[in-house]
Amino acid sequence: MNRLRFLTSGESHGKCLTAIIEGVPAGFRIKTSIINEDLARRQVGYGRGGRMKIEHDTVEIKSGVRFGKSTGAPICLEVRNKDYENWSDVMNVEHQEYPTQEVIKKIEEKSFTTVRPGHADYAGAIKYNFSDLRDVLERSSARKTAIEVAVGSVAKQILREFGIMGFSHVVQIGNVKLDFYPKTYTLIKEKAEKSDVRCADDLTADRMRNAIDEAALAGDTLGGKFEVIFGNLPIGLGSYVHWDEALDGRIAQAVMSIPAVKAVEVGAGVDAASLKGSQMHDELFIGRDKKVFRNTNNAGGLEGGMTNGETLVIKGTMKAIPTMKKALATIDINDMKPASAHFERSDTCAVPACAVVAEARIAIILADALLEKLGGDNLKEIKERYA
Ligand code: EPS
Repeated sequence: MNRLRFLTSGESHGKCLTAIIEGVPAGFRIKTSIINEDLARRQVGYGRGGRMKIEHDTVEIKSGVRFGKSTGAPICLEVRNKDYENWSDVMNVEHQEYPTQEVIKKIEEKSFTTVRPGHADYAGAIKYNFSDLRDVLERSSARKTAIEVAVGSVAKQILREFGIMGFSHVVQIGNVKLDFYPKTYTLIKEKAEKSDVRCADDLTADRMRNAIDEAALAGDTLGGKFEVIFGNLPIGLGSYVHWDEALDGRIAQAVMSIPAVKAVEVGAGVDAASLKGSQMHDELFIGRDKKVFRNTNNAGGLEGGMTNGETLVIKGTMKAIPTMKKALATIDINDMKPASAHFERSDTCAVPACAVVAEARIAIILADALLEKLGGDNLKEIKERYA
């Protein structure tokens, strides 16, 4: 289990975000430019806040890759925070013995004690014994998903060697739902990739933008739903033998732990509750070419915790962002008295970005499951085993 492992570090307004990926076999082509394309995709999105105008996320591969190919050694990635220039006094890693009045003022301005309902502030402050909620916000911020997308992009480059490709699109923002799906996955991908709400239908996208504008005007925020699709997966990734090897469980954990995600669905998902067995299960047929085919994919590409050769279809639900101009009732952890929740620059809606993050997280799980199944230390032997 877990051939491909990674660890990230970094604060939202600290110097940089870093990841170390372990378990990438030698010989895989890893391109900085492809990682940068994925980082840019995460930054796009109608309803994003001012931070995305400051950052132009790019990665530096610091180790584990030579002349464009993985060496089998751990791969270290770094994404620098441009905004750190404005936060260097507040996020200084060194103890300040005699801070100037100017520095004290800056730190005080960025300190806060009024808990944001729905964010990690309250439980985080109690768990780590913090009196300044800045210490919770900095790591709990969704900013860290930037480096996760970089890791996911490496995973996607591993999967691409075996023709496994994926994409994501947004199917709901607030109450606006995508009812009309373009006919093919290729079309959905093309349309979603060009849309600033990652929506495959222009009229629905207009309505989504209007909903975001309305929420922004009211000082409110919006959640939504996205779908991640991966195709060309070999049969038998994951396992039914042990609960923690089931691929549906591993994917659900990976998507569920993205900040603000409240539900994950596989295939028919929650609709499965009302489908009879005869409606739910995807019948198997043999074609003239002797290949197995099915006419439906309610299982979403997973049966018994394993890939079944059909397209993987995962949905995720993101709640509305808890950092809001329209302040909610809360408490001040300083004096434990009623207060209005803290607000600072944030997004009105980050569902399109969340879709790209989920795509990355699922790519990591799939690359891990693929390497686990095939084994091997270098691309050549892995390709032989795959064949
Ligand atoms: C984010 C960066 C953050 C937020 C957002 C995600 O930047 P800043 O706090 O400087 O504006 O915009 O984080 C959240 C919404 C959150 O609740 O944590 C990013 O890079 O995606």
